[in-house]
Amino acid sequence: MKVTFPKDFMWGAATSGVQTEGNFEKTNKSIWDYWFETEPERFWGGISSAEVCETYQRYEEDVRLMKEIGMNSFRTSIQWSRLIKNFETGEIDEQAVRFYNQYIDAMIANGVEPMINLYHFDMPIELQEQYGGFESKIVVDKFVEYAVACFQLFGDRVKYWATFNEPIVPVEGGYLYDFHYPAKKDGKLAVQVAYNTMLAHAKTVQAFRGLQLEAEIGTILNLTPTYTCDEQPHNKLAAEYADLFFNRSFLDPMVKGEFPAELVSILRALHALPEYTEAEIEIILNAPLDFIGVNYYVPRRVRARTTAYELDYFTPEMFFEYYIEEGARFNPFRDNNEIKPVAIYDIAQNIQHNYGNIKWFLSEIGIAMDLESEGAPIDGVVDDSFRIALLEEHLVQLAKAMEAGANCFGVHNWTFIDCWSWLNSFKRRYGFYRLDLETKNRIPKKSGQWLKSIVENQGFEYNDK
Ligand code: IFM
Repeated sequence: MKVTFPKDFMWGAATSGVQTEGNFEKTNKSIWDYWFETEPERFWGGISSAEVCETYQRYEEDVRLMKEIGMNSFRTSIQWSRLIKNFETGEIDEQAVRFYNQYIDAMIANGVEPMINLYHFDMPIELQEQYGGFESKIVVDKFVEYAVACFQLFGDRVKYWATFNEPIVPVEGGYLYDFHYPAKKDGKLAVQVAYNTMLAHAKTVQAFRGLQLEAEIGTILNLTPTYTCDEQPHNKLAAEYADLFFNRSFLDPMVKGEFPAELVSILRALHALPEYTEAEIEIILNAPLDFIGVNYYVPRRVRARTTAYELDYFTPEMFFEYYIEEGARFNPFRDNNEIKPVAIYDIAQNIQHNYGNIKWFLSEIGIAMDLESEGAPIDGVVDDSFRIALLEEHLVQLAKAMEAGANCFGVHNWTFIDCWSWLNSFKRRYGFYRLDLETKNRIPKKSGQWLKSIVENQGFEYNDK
């Protein structure tokens, strides 16, 4: 059967500044630079984010490679810690402006639509140490100033802006589960950081509207659907709790303009409501978006707790526990993560029926493999057919959802060239091109050729065994 997509569909890949640029000519540090300096043992292979794809130097080659595999769009992020030279005065770093200008211009000249994200987990360390990062509303306002600078500098050419990538992840990693700096464990503080992040997002959207650019603004959310083990009410309730905390917490205020009442009651009962003002709430709930990006990797499986909650601080897991579904499929190359392509259909249905069918794109879909499983290149090309097969399975579900009315306008693979990951560094590979860590050479993979053929044919022939 032929799986087809619209003619003007966006096809491409996503990455972020920290994960690709390298630290060349950067005067300030992000929390990632700092964390590596202070706790290098946390990072796979002892490889820091300073040693990445060298995109800062090789952006021209990279854009040519995008074009070669048919990409018509690409998301990356501006690094706050690169663009702003002085966080007190707001002084801009001219070298950073030159770099981002050239990078963006190269994309446009090659028919690649730049989508620029403003925050991808990369708090400047100075703002983290001085104010506590998004623990503080001072930093909220500093973020908005930085965002406005980006709009003014690049908004004449960038037509798609995103405020945050996966805004819940720094909350989880930095304040609950110990995988982002500052690695605190404090549920109430986590809620404050989430709230302040939403405020920064909404104030940024408001400022963007004020500039009246000919461009659109959205945000990128990791909407992991929640499934449970049976129809029993207590298990279904557990799944609803997980959904509340991990999906609806950001999605509802940002897209529906409302805070989920159940979440507010839970936080109130836990004495974990954030410090807020009515004026801030007004801003948060009145910042409509032009689109959202949805990142999807794995489903979430939860059921009612069968054991007592033992942590001495609040986390969402007070209300459910994870379980492994018998008979499910798993990716042997990524910690046995579950594979569930139909989740894409479920996400699309949720957006269509519960979120006003807002315009959205699949902003990250990524199939992790490791170097061994991808194997050595054959005739100069890496054979990642495993990735292609899974991407196709997911796209079949997306096409089905679009036939049913989903308002989806594109798909971006995570990622373009194998890039550095938070803590996992280069443990897993996701790219359309392999990065040779020694030479920094980019080696084509079959998945890149596959993308090119999809773009040319507006889809692919799918053999539904
Ligand atoms: O590397 C990350 C990215 O920064 C955000 N989404 C998930 C990716 C793969 O783990």
